Amino acid sequence: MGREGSGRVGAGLVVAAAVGVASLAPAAAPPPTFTDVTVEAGVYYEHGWIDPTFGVGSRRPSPVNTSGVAAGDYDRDGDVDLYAVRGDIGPNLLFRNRGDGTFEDVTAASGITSNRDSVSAAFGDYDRDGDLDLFITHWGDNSPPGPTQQLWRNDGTGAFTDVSAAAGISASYAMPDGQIADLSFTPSFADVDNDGWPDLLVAGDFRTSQVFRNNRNGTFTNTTDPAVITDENAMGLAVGDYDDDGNLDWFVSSIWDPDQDAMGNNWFVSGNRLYRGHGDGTFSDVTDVAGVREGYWGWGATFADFDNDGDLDLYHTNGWKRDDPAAHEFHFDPARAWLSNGGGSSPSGARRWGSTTRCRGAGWWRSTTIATATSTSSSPATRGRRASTATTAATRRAGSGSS
Ligand SMILES: [Ca+2]
Ligand SMILES: [Ca+2]
Ligand SMILES: [Ca+2]
Ligand SMILES: [Ca+2]
Repeated sequence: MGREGSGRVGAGLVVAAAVGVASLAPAAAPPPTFTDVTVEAGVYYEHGWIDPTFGVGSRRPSPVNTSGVAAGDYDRDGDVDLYAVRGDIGPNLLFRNRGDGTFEDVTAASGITSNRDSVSAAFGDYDRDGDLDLFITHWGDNSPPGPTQQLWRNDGTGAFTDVSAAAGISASYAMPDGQIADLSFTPSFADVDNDGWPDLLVAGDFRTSQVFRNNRNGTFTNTTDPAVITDENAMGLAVGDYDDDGNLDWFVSSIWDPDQDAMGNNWFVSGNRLYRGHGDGTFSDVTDVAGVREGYWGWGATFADFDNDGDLDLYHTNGWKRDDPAAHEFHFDPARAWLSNGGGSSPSGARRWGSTTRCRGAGWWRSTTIATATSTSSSPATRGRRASTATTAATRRAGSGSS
């Protein structure tokens, strides 16, 4: 709406100049502003990590790592509700939107008793019964053994049941010897095989990213192809049709070290991945063709049409703890943005778009190419519509990662 408004103002200026009455031109509307209403809205809570790996080793909100949140109308009353994950500092919270600008904590009534360390979440109607179900990702302590408490089915009354084991999710995160196997970071419901049923993409740390195909009967099959899904420390993800072929594609942020040396640490250094979807649930790794590998220590990511030319661009945040000497090269990582060229030739080199803040947030905007090898015969307007559709699909996950 803001862009349309600017267009109308511009036309008005032209007319006013033509008749020599510039004062008749409507004043440009001021940009919108925001007011922090967290406390008044009833959604003030702690999130963070007691575990010193992520946090500060004490029971207080970590300044280092926060987490994602899922937004969706789980009770179908027309208002967007919130599911907040809290790391390991306390149980997750479901907030029902009262419709008057405030929320109520309905965690107990929801039956969601997840007691595992949580990183992110996504709403999606995987069983297509008309209500939003919930997927939660975990990183850290996986105890107790048993169902992984990731997939929660909405029964239509606002109560949820853990169906992780019955749906075939838990088996992919089970370790018989009790070792940590669930290092899932960011989930997204996305129909990657174009059958109308939401499948699941889960970015996971330490080579645990997963693809789950929806079997249309309440269960999923893990169809992860290890020859293609090769990201190593996946944390954020974005889903969108970047090449405008009608099939959803999957970007995963991971760690890229400029000197390709992990220095004996337990992370990997090969960087981001872009998986091009074939529309049948399978993918190809097009990371290097697209030129999106080198993202430093990547976190939350998103596709969006930043330059309003009808194709999807890409952005992700970056950084790691400034007090971790073993990761000194990541303390001031630039956030990354890639502009898509829509399938044509590459724009000329990098350029800077303003912001210079580094380390987990806005930073250096780097222009390069998201190349496409597929047909892009549609008009920019058509690409825009498809981009919009893809972005909508991507935003269903609503928990775009941690940063
Ligand atoms: Ca609602
Ligand atoms: Ca449902
Ligand atoms: Ca599907
Ligand atoms: Ca595509």
